[in-house]
Amino acid sequence: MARRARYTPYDQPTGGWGSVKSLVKHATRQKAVASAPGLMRHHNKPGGYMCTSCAWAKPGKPHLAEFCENGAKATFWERTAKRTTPDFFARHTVSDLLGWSDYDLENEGRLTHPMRYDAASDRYVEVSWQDAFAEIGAKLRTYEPKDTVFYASGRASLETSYMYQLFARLYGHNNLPDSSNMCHETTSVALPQSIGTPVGTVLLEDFEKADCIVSFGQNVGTNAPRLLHQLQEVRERDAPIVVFNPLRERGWEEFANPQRVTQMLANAPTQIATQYYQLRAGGDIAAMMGMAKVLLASDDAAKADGGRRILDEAFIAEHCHGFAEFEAAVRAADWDEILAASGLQRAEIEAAAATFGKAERIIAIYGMGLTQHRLGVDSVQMLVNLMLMRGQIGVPGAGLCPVRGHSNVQGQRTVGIAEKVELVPLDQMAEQFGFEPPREDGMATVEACEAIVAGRVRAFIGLGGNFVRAIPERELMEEKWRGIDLSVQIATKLNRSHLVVGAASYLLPTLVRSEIDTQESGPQIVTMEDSTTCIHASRGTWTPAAETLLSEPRIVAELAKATLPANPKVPWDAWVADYAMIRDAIEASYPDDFRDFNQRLDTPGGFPRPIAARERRWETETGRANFKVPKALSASFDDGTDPDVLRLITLRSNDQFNTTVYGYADRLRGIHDSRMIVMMNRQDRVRFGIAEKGTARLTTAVDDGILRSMGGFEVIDYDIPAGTCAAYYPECNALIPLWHFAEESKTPAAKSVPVRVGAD
Ligand SMILES: Nc1nc2c(c(=O)[nH]1)N[C@H]1C(S)=C(S)[C@@H](COP(=O)(O)OP(=O)(O)OC[C@H]3O[C@@H](n4cnc5c(=O)[nH]c(N)nc54)[C@H](O)[C@@H]3O)O[C@H]1N2
Ligand SMILES: Nc1nc2c(c(=O)[nH]1)N[C@H]1C(S)=C(S)[C@@H](COP(=O)(O)OP(=O)(O)OC[C@H]3O[C@@H](n4cnc5c(=O)[nH]c(N)nc54)[C@H](O)[C@@H]3O)O[C@H]1N2
Ligand SMILES: [Mo]
Repeated sequence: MARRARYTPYDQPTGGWGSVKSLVKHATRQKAVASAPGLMRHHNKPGGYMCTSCAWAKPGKPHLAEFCENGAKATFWERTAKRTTPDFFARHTVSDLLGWSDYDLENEGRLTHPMRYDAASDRYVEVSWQDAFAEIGAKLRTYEPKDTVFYASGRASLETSYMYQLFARLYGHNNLPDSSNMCHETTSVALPQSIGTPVGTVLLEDFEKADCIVSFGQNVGTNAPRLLHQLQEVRERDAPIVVFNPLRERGWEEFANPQRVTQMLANAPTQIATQYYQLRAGGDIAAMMGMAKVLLASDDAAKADGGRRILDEAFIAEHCHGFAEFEAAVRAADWDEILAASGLQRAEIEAAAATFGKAERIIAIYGMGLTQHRLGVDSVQMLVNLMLMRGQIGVPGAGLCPVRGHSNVQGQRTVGIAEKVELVPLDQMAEQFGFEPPREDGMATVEACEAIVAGRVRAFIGLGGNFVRAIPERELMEEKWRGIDLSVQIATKLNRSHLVVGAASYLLPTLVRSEIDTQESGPQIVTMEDSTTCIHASRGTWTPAAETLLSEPRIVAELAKATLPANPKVPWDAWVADYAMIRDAIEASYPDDFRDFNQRLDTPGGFPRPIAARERRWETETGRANFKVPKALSASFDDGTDPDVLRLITLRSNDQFNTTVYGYADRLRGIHDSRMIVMMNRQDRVRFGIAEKGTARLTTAVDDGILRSMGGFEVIDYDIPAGTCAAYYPECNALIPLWHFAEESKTPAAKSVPVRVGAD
């Protein structure tokens, strides 16, 4: 029986005693209490392992406990004493398991044995590693390589990822979609056009010098809680923090640092946001246009009366391109349209711009609230425009800070998991490994889905992740998935993607990063790249969950060996015996990024990759930083004028990591016990004739011949602008059309799904 949701607005700070209580609950529930002391000693510490949760930077001088509530939850989830063994699979048919929730599936614990789907009994049955590799290799050898897809979810190490992309290319394709395609791909498209680098420009130390932070569409308290340490320090210098978000997220409001005894005992949290603007979903371009108008007007006034200039004229003249066109567009933008598209008052935009105009060193933080829109690329580029106006890129204490998702999602791109060939040093790899790599672009996530729908994909390999659950258009995708000939999932826990089987399906269980990975040369180190481009070593410290597990590098190597003809230049076995040799190969492919890789991997705080924009070198077509005029004021699907169509934001609760659901407590939003809820403005609820605490049906408001409709959402009267509503991902993914993505980056536009709402 589904439980009813309980809603009690949460007024406690982020962190604080609430997070301590939550930790104890999760450690106990996963029978992982014994892991707690190790968490203090090894988590994000030199000589220890790097957290598998978010990608936020790990400081060179770690705090006593360098973890957060959600990092600890992720660790307990991996350290669980529970196991999903062959016995479990003998007791349950796959059809039966398809009825289970995401939480119940993963809550069975760590996978222990390689399994193969048996259609006759509709069960997964144990298979030996040897047979699994041989059978998969034999099948892969029969396909046209370009009809296969090698997906990666952003956790696997640089070593595994490098081997995985090489395997794909030696085999003969560039079909390497990555979770990043659903996430910050918008950043990877927007920033190169604007500033010539696909990643953010700030380092952790910049937070020590910043005198203003602006944040658009990121939920710090839940998705990158360790960043609250930096924000707290910024606030202690009395620097302002300006937040744009349709929801009042607790993390941006107050934080009590569990590491500070006095703050905890006195219950005296730090106020984080000094200004908070609840704009409508997709309203960011308009809000920033308004800010740009105010900045120009203030600068005009300063020029006239000899006051302090707002624009960094010297920087714009020396470093930028396209300012005149941008300035004209800003001057021409109409205030009424700006206010309608943003949903904000003019005085609010003026106040935000006043703070932005006063500061000398600004860091701009952003997340999925900017990237997952139809005009996501324009949204990110508009933020860059604002920063360029004030010369805020390439100076200490300032810059762009896209907060990445998975703990190594950025790094996977760095070492070649990319479907776009221009991003990969193919000539170098060709020479290094004596082969001719495929030269045409492969499929990213949406294209892979389109090919699956069209019946063109023969085999899918998933290096982690829960592809079927994370992508849009769930119903059609699950149906079409069954037409795939071979599905191979390298995983730690059971999830829905393992149950929507192809003709042949294999489940290959793997070690996690916090576990000791012993190979021929001894315990191994792996590496990853954080959100600020710093590369860190990670050493597992815990005993593996089962003796039968293999490491990810070993699994990738065995699959490759079983598929490809032997090549003396690709020493798979030697690489697995000693991962330092994989790092040598990475360094040979990417000499600038990974100079002296093996010597530098223990650099405190990681070693940063060189990023040209940090030095004010712009690797763009114009050789300058480009102002880009946005295509429209609203980043959403329409002009927002049909009052009966709401913009649905699909987002994360405080008790999940993507499709991994740790529990049913979205504590920071005060929503408990159920995830089938929709947060709505009371006026909208009343207007649509839904009773208080009533139930709603959401139907996607597009006209493409497919009915996408889900009932059973409990309505919560929530502090959210009218016209915008919010519900949880991945439950709502059945409502998102596959073609509803960001122009150019094809990131699914999960933050602005057009829906009609009615009583259910
Ligand atoms: N604990 C935990 N940590 C995680 C994850 C997790 O699931 N759990 N996921 C990881 C991954 S892969 C990623 S990509 C990141 C995701 O981290 P976020 O980027 O924070 O992603 P979301 O949770 O989807 O929330 C986006 C925020 O944007 C706001 N928003 C929605 N629409 C708009 C809009 O139009 N404008 C503005 N200004 N704001 C908007 C929402 O209210 C929400 O606060 O976190 C990573 N870290
Ligand atoms: N509607 C909507 N859809 C979204 C989003 C949204 O905001 N709204 N966000 C999008 C974003 S930002 C992302 S990144 C994607 C996420 O998409 P994915 O990355 O595909 O999904 P995850 O939920 O992170 O994958 C969880 C699974 O990974 C496996 N796993 C965990 N740890 C490991 C490991 O160490 N090794 C291996 N091999 N496997 C492991 C486990 O089996 C677990 O079940 O979803 C996207 N989808
Ligand atoms: Mo992500």
